[in-house]
Amino acid sequence: MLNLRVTLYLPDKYTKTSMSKFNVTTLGQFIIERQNEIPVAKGEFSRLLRDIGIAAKTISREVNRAGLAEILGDAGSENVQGEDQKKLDVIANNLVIDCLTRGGEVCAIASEENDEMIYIQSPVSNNAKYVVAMDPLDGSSNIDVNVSIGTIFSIFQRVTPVGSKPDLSDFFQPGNQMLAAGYVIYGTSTMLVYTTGNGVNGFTLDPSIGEFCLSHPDMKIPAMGKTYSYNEGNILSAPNGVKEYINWCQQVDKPTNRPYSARYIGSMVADFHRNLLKGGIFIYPPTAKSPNGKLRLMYECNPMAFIVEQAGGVADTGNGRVLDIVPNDLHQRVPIYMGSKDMVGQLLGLLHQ
Ligand code: P6P
Repeated sequence: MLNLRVTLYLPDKYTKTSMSKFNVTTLGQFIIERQNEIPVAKGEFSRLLRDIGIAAKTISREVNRAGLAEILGDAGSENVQGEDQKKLDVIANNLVIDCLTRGGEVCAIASEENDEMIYIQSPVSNNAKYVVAMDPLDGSSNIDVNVSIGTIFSIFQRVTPVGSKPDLSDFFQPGNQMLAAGYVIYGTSTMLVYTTGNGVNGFTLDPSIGEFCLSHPDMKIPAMGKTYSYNEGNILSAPNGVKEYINWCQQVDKPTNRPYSARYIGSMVADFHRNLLKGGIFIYPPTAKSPNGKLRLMYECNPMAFIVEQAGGVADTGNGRVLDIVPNDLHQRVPIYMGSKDMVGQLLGLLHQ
C-alpha cells in the first residue's frame, strides 16, 4: 500500500494568526510567571491575586446584569462615610470578603463599606500573611446611570505575628510598604490593572473564556497630557494654586494652541484609567465640604499612587508623597494630585509658591 505523507507549509501569517488567536497570557499564567518578583511570596501571594481576580469576574457579572436583576438603587443603609449604600456596593463588598475568606491567604480586610477592620477567622486563614484594604465598588453614584465604576485594592504583608489576631497596626503602614495594588474598571470592557512594584500591567476580561487576558503590558503614563480631571463645582473653595492651575489649563497659549479639556466622570477609577493611558491629571484638593480632601488614603489614594508611580507618574497630597503618609485611621481622607509627572509638577509648583 502506498504510504503518502503530506506536509503543508503555511506562510507565517497564517500560522501566527492561528497561533495568536490562542496565544494569550491569562492573569493566572502571568501571576505564576512573575511570582518570584515578591521576595516574601511563595504560592500564597499568587493565590491571593487569583482570588481577587475571581472576585472581580463575579462583580463584573453582577454589574453587567444590574439593570435586569433589580439590584440597582439604594440598599437603604449608610456606610461609615455616611454615604447611601447602593445594593451593588453591598453585593460587591460581600463578594470580595467571601472570595478572600475562602481563599485563605488574608487575615484581615479594611473596606470602605465597613466601619471596623474585618478579622478573617477561618481554619484556612490562621496562618495567612496578608491584609487587604479595598473599595469594593468606587463611584457608586454612577451605578444607576450606567457609567463606569471600579474596584480598588491594596495588599500589605501583616506586621503582627502570623497566627496571632491581626490588628490596626497591620493597616497603619505607609503606602511605600505595599506589596501590590490594583483596580478593576467595569466599563466598555472589564479590565484589571495591577502592580507588584515591578511595573504596571493591564488585563482585559474575555467573557468567552472567563479569563483576564494580558492586553496592556508594561503600562506607562505619558509625562504630559491634555486633560484635567477636577470637579470645578468646588473651584470657589479651592487652594489658590489649584485656581491658578485650572485657569492655566483653560488658556490657549500652549504648544497645542488650544485649552486643555476637562474630563471628569465622578468615578475616580475611570478618570484615573483614562489619564493613565492618555496622560492627564486628577485633582481632588481640600474643599469646603471636605477640608482634608474627599478621597480615602487607605483604599483609594494609596493604591492609585502606587500604580501611577510605577507607571512613571506622580501622586502627591500637596504636602508630600502620598505613599509616605503613615495612616492613623482606616478611613482618613487626604487631598490628592496625581497623574502625568510634568502636569502634577506644574500644579505643585503653583501650590508651593
Ligand atoms: P465628587 C466616588 O464617590 C468618589 O469617591 C470617586 O470615585 C470620585 O472621583 C469622587 O468621589 C467624586 O466626588 O465630590 O466630585 O462628586
